[in-house]
Amino acid sequence: MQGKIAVEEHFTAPGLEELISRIGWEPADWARVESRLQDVEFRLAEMDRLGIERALLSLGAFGVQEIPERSRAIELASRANEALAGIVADHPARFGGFAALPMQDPLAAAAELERCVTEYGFKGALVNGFSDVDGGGALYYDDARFDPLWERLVALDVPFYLHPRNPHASQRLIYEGRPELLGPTWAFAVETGTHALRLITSGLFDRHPDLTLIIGHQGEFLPFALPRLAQRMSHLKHVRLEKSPTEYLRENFYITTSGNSHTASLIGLLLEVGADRLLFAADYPFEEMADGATWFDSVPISEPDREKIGRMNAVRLFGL
Ligand code: GRE
Ligand code: ZN
Repeated sequence: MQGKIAVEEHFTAPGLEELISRIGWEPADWARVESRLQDVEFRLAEMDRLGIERALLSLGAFGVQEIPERSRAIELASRANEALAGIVADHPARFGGFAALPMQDPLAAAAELERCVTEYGFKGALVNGFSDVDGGGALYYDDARFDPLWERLVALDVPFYLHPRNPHASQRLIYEGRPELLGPTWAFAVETGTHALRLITSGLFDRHPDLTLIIGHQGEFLPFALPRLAQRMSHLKHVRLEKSPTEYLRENFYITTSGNSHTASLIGLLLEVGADRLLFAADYPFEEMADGATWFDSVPISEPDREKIGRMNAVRLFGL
């Protein structure tokens, strides 16, 4: 398919290399990924070769989320966004940006979002999971202090991409001795799916019904787990939501194909949430751009659905 738009594509820039985690990478693979994160010309050549018209760029894991000092998180997010704005300005027809946000300070995050959307034309925010906070804790975004940020996203009419990170150091007992299960093999999806559930069960989407989130990797395990969750949660008196969890997934989320070229999952998603809420993504350069793109071009779905997922849903959602 020509004209694809890829929405979970990662970059870094000179001086910001430390914001991307190399944990879990073999040294030779990391050397390739690290150079590709900054190589705009090679990225464009790959996009041309694979029928990708536009890529929406963001920092990858862990971005500024692992920086406990607020002032440093604010400064690095601003520097990353400025660098990304420069890349987008050089190629406005090929790239778009997602803002990095210093969620360690919710009001600073809301201000940075507004600055990036109004000054740089960014298409939303991409945040790498919970944020570390001074003193060693983890800040998840069902916290009421984030209401001003959610309001700002709705007012600016842009989505919030909840991207994975690894679990907090205090939560890793289950992975002890099995580092192969940390990161994208397994732990990313557990962490991110659970975080998304915290947002759903907190009533976030009843308070902000027009808020749109994006999750990657064909839904971080959520789409096929929600029916059982809903069935059992209906017995819990303290949870009072206006809709079922699957309704929030259908009405407040978009789900991308990033890094997960699995046909049965995509067909399941078509049944579970429908073609209007799915988006193509390659997760380059952590994954090969060709793997996601060639799989998507030939996956057995209808051509109208391929056009929606590959392009038209992104055109509509991001106002392209
Ligand atoms: C990601 O950020 O999406 C990612 C990594 C590392 C490996 C694979 C991957 O950070 O998809
Ligand atoms: Zn990613």
